[in-house]
Amino acid sequence: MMQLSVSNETKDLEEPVYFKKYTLAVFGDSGVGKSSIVRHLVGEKYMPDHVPTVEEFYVKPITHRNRAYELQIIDTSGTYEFPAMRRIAIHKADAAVLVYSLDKPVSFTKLERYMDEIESCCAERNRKIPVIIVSNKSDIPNLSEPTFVNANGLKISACVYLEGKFKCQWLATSAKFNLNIDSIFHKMLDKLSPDKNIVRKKSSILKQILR
Ligand SMILES: Nc1nc2c(ncn2[C@@H]2O[C@H](COP(=O)(O)OP(=O)(O)OP(=O)(O)O)[C@@H](O)[C@H]2O)c(=O)[nH]1
Ligand SMILES: [Mg+2]
Repeated sequence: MMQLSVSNETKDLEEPVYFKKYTLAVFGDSGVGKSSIVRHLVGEKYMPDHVPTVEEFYVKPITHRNRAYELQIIDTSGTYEFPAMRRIAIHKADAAVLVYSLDKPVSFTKLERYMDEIESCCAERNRKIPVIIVSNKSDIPNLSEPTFVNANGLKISACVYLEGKFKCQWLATSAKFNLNIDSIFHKMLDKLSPDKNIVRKKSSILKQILR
Protein backbone atom coordinates (compact mmCIF):
# COMPACT_ATOMS: atom_id res chain seq x y z
CA MET A 1 0.00 0.00 0.00
CA MET A 2 2.78 2.33 1.11
CA GLN A 3 4.85 1.48 -1.93
CA LEU A 4 1.98 2.23 -4.28
CA SER A 5 1.51 5.79 -2.96
CA VAL A 6 5.26 6.50 -3.20
CA SER A 7 5.37 5.36 -6.81
CA ASN A 8 2.33 7.51 -7.64
CA GLU A 9 4.02 10.56 -6.13
CA THR A 10 7.15 9.87 -8.15
CA LYS A 11 5.01 9.56 -11.26
CA ASP A 12 3.44 12.99 -10.62
CA LEU A 13 6.86 14.57 -10.38
CA GLU A 14 8.07 12.97 -13.58
CA GLU A 15 8.83 15.27 -16.52
CA PRO A 16 6.90 14.43 -19.69
CA VAL A 17 9.03 12.68 -22.26
CA TYR A 18 9.05 14.42 -25.63
CA PHE A 19 9.99 12.66 -28.79
CA LYS A 20 11.64 15.89 -29.94
CA LYS A 21 11.83 19.61 -29.13
CA TYR A 22 11.79 22.14 -31.92
CA THR A 23 12.14 25.92 -31.97
CA LEU A 24 9.90 27.85 -34.36
CA ALA A 25 10.30 31.56 -35.05
CA VAL A 26 7.34 33.62 -36.27
CA PHE A 27 8.08 36.64 -38.47
CA GLY A 28 6.00 39.16 -40.39
CA ASP A 29 5.10 42.81 -40.61
CA SER A 30 3.41 44.83 -37.89
CA GLY A 31 -0.16 43.90 -36.99
CA VAL A 32 -0.54 40.89 -39.31
CA GLY A 33 -1.56 38.67 -36.39
CA LYS A 34 1.60 36.80 -35.38
CA SER A 35 0.89 37.06 -31.65
CA SER A 36 -2.78 36.24 -32.18
CA ILE A 37 -1.80 33.03 -34.00
CA VAL A 38 0.67 31.96 -31.34
CA ARG A 39 -1.65 32.89 -28.48
CA HIS A 40 -4.37 30.71 -30.01
CA LEU A 41 -2.03 27.78 -30.24
CA VAL A 42 -1.03 28.05 -26.58
CA GLY A 43 -4.65 28.46 -25.47
CA GLU A 44 -4.63 32.18 -24.65
CA LYS A 45 -7.55 34.48 -25.43
CA TYR A 46 -7.85 36.37 -28.73
CA MET A 47 -7.23 40.09 -28.18
CA PRO A 48 -9.13 42.48 -30.45
CA ASP A 49 -6.57 45.24 -29.84
CA HIS A 50 -3.12 45.41 -31.33
CA VAL A 51 -0.49 45.37 -28.61
CA PRO A 52 2.88 45.50 -30.39
CA THR A 53 5.27 42.74 -29.35
CA VAL A 54 8.91 43.26 -28.47
CA GLU A 55 9.64 39.53 -28.33
CA GLU A 56 7.77 36.73 -26.59
CA PHE A 57 8.71 33.13 -25.97
CA TYR A 58 6.12 30.37 -25.61
CA VAL A 59 6.35 26.64 -24.94
CA LYS A 60 3.65 24.33 -26.27
CA PRO A 61 3.48 20.55 -25.91
CA ILE A 62 1.78 19.15 -28.99
CA THR A 63 0.88 15.65 -30.15
CA HIS A 64 1.55 14.94 -33.79
CA ARG A 65 1.09 11.56 -35.48
CA ASN A 66 0.93 9.84 -32.07
CA ARG A 67 4.14 11.42 -30.82
CA ALA A 68 4.59 14.14 -28.20
CA TYR A 69 6.65 17.14 -29.22
CA GLU A 70 7.57 20.33 -27.45
CA LEU A 71 7.42 23.47 -29.56
CA GLN A 72 9.39 26.46 -28.38
CA ILE A 73 7.98 29.44 -30.19
CA ILE A 74 9.63 32.82 -30.64
CA ASP A 75 7.06 35.51 -31.43
CA THR A 76 9.06 38.37 -32.97
CA SER A 77 8.24 42.04 -33.45
CA GLY A 78 7.00 43.41 -36.74
CA THR A 79 6.41 46.86 -35.31
CA TYR A 80 9.85 47.57 -33.94
CA GLU A 81 12.90 47.28 -36.16
CA PHE A 82 15.15 44.90 -34.22
CA PRO A 83 17.34 43.20 -36.88
CA ALA A 84 19.81 41.85 -34.29
CA MET A 85 16.99 40.13 -32.38
CA ARG A 86 15.60 38.71 -35.61
CA ARG A 87 19.01 37.27 -36.50
CA ILE A 88 19.28 35.59 -33.10
CA ALA A 89 15.77 34.16 -33.54
CA ILE A 90 16.67 32.81 -36.99
CA HIS A 91 19.86 31.22 -35.65
CA LYS A 92 17.90 29.51 -32.86
CA ALA A 93 15.05 28.37 -35.10
CA ASP A 94 14.58 24.91 -36.59
CA ALA A 95 11.80 26.37 -38.76
CA ALA A 96 10.11 29.69 -39.51
CA VAL A 97 6.53 30.84 -39.98
CA LEU A 98 6.17 33.96 -42.15
CA VAL A 99 2.88 35.81 -41.76
CA TYR A 100 1.19 38.44 -43.92
CA SER A 101 -2.38 39.73 -44.02
CA LEU A 102 -4.44 41.09 -46.88
CA ASP A 103 -5.60 44.15 -44.97
CA LYS A 104 -1.94 45.21 -44.96
CA PRO A 105 -0.70 44.95 -48.57
CA VAL A 106 2.83 46.04 -47.59
CA SER A 107 3.06 42.92 -45.42
CA PHE A 108 2.84 40.84 -48.63
CA THR A 109 5.67 42.74 -50.36
CA LYS A 110 7.81 42.50 -47.22
CA LEU A 111 7.74 38.68 -47.36
CA GLU A 112 10.69 38.77 -49.72
CA ARG A 113 12.77 40.80 -47.26
CA TYR A 114 12.07 38.37 -44.43
CA MET A 115 12.83 35.43 -46.67
CA ASP A 116 16.17 36.95 -47.77
CA GLU A 117 17.05 37.57 -44.15
CA ILE A 118 16.23 33.97 -43.18
CA GLU A 119 18.18 32.53 -46.11
CA SER A 120 21.27 34.70 -45.63
CA CYS A 121 21.38 34.10 -41.86
CA CYS A 122 21.05 30.35 -42.36
CA ALA A 123 23.65 30.35 -45.16
CA GLU A 124 26.20 31.81 -42.70
CA ARG A 125 25.94 28.53 -40.79
CA ASN A 126 25.54 26.36 -43.83
CA ARG A 127 22.00 25.28 -43.14
CA LYS A 128 18.48 25.63 -44.47
CA ILE A 129 15.28 25.73 -42.45
CA PRO A 130 11.74 25.00 -43.63
CA VAL A 131 9.44 28.01 -43.92
CA ILE A 132 5.64 28.14 -44.04
CA ILE A 133 3.94 31.27 -45.37
CA VAL A 134 0.66 32.17 -43.70
CA SER A 135 -2.00 34.50 -45.06
CA ASN A 136 -3.82 35.50 -41.87
CA LYS A 137 -7.16 37.34 -41.36
CA SER A 138 -8.89 35.26 -44.05
CA ASP A 139 -12.15 36.11 -42.24
CA ILE A 140 -12.14 39.73 -43.42
CA PRO A 141 -14.65 40.00 -46.27
CA ASN A 142 -13.96 41.61 -49.66
CA LEU A 143 -10.21 41.10 -49.51
CA SER A 144 -8.82 38.72 -52.09
CA GLU A 145 -5.36 37.32 -52.60
CA PRO A 146 -3.43 38.94 -55.47
CA THR A 147 -3.08 36.90 -58.66
CA PHE A 148 0.07 36.54 -60.74
CA VAL A 149 1.02 35.52 -64.25
CA ASN A 150 3.48 32.65 -64.76
CA ALA A 151 6.15 32.26 -67.47
CA ASN A 152 3.51 30.85 -69.86
CA GLY A 153 1.24 33.84 -69.39
CA LEU A 154 -1.26 31.86 -67.28
CA LYS A 155 -2.93 33.38 -64.21
CA ILE A 156 -1.77 31.75 -60.98
CA SER A 157 -2.89 32.17 -57.37
CA ALA A 158 -0.82 33.79 -54.62
CA CYS A 159 -0.44 30.31 -53.12
CA VAL A 160 1.09 28.84 -56.32
CA TYR A 161 3.20 31.98 -56.82
CA LEU A 162 4.62 31.96 -53.27
CA GLU A 163 5.16 28.20 -53.16
CA GLY A 164 7.02 28.39 -56.50
CA LYS A 165 9.06 31.48 -55.66
CA PHE A 166 10.10 30.55 -52.14
CA LYS A 167 9.82 26.75 -52.36
CA CYS A 168 7.69 26.56 -49.24
CA GLN A 169 4.13 25.77 -48.20
CA TRP A 170 1.32 28.33 -47.94
CA LEU A 171 -1.73 28.39 -45.69
CA ALA A 172 -4.68 30.76 -45.17
CA THR A 173 -5.74 31.24 -41.53
CA SER A 174 -7.89 33.29 -39.24
CA ALA A 175 -6.57 33.77 -35.73
CA LYS A 176 -9.82 35.53 -34.88
CA PHE A 177 -11.92 32.43 -35.57
CA ASN A 178 -9.23 29.83 -34.95
CA LEU A 179 -9.29 28.62 -38.56
CA ASN A 180 -6.34 26.51 -39.68
CA ILE A 181 -4.15 27.69 -36.79
CA ASP A 182 -3.19 24.22 -35.57
CA SER A 183 -2.54 23.15 -39.17
CA ILE A 184 0.40 25.57 -39.37
CA PHE A 185 2.17 23.71 -36.61
CA HIS A 186 1.19 20.22 -37.79
CA LYS A 187 2.37 21.01 -41.31
CA MET A 188 5.63 22.21 -39.85
CA LEU A 189 6.06 19.06 -37.77
CA ASP A 190 5.45 17.02 -40.92
CA LYS A 191 8.38 18.89 -42.47
CA LEU A 192 10.62 18.59 -39.42
CA SER A 193 9.84 15.14 -38.08
CA PRO A 194 11.90 12.15 -39.04
CA ASP A 195 8.71 10.59 -40.41
CA LYS A 196 8.64 13.11 -43.25
CA ASN A 197 9.97 10.52 -45.69
CA ILE A 198 7.09 8.22 -44.79
CA VAL A 199 4.66 11.10 -45.35
CA ARG A 200 6.23 11.85 -48.73
CA LYS A 201 6.07 8.19 -49.74
CA LYS A 202 2.42 8.03 -48.72
CA SER A 203 1.58 11.11 -50.75
CA SER A 204 3.40 9.86 -53.83
CA ILE A 205 1.56 6.52 -53.55
CA LEU A 206 -1.70 8.49 -53.30
CA LYS A 207 -0.76 10.53 -56.37
CA GLN A 208 -0.08 7.33 -58.31
CA ILE A 209 -3.48 5.94 -57.30
CA LEU A 210 -5.24 9.16 -58.27
CA ARG A 211 -3.51 9.37 -61.65
N1 LIG B 1 -10.04 40.13 -38.46
C1 LIG B 1 -8.93 39.60 -37.93
N2 LIG B 1 -8.14 40.35 -37.14
C2 LIG B 1 -7.02 39.77 -36.63
C3 LIG B 1 -6.69 38.42 -36.89
N3 LIG B 1 -5.52 38.13 -36.26
C4 LIG B 1 -5.16 39.25 -35.61
N4 LIG B 1 -6.06 40.24 -35.81
C5 LIG B 1 -6.02 41.60 -35.26
O1 LIG B 1 -4.90 42.26 -35.80
C6 LIG B 1 -4.30 43.10 -34.82
C7 LIG B 1 -2.83 42.77 -34.68
O2 LIG B 1 -2.70 41.47 -34.16
P1 LIG B 1 -1.33 40.98 -33.44
O3 LIG B 1 -1.46 39.53 -33.26
O4 LIG B 1 -1.05 41.80 -32.24
O5 LIG B 1 -0.27 41.34 -34.58
P2 LIG B 1 1.30 41.09 -34.60
O6 LIG B 1 1.66 40.59 -35.95
O7 LIG B 1 1.69 40.25 -33.46
O8 LIG B 1 1.89 42.57 -34.42
P3 LIG B 1 3.35 43.03 -33.86
O9 LIG B 1 3.58 42.27 -32.59
O10 LIG B 1 3.22 44.49 -33.63
O11 LIG B 1 4.35 42.72 -34.91
C8 LIG B 1 -5.10 42.94 -33.53
O12 LIG B 1 -6.03 43.99 -33.46
C9 LIG B 1 -5.81 41.60 -33.74
O13 LIG B 1 -7.02 41.51 -33.04
C10 LIG B 1 -7.56 37.65 -37.73
O14 LIG B 1 -7.38 36.48 -38.04
N5 LIG B 1 -8.67 38.30 -38.23
MG1 LIG C 1 2.88 40.59 -31.85
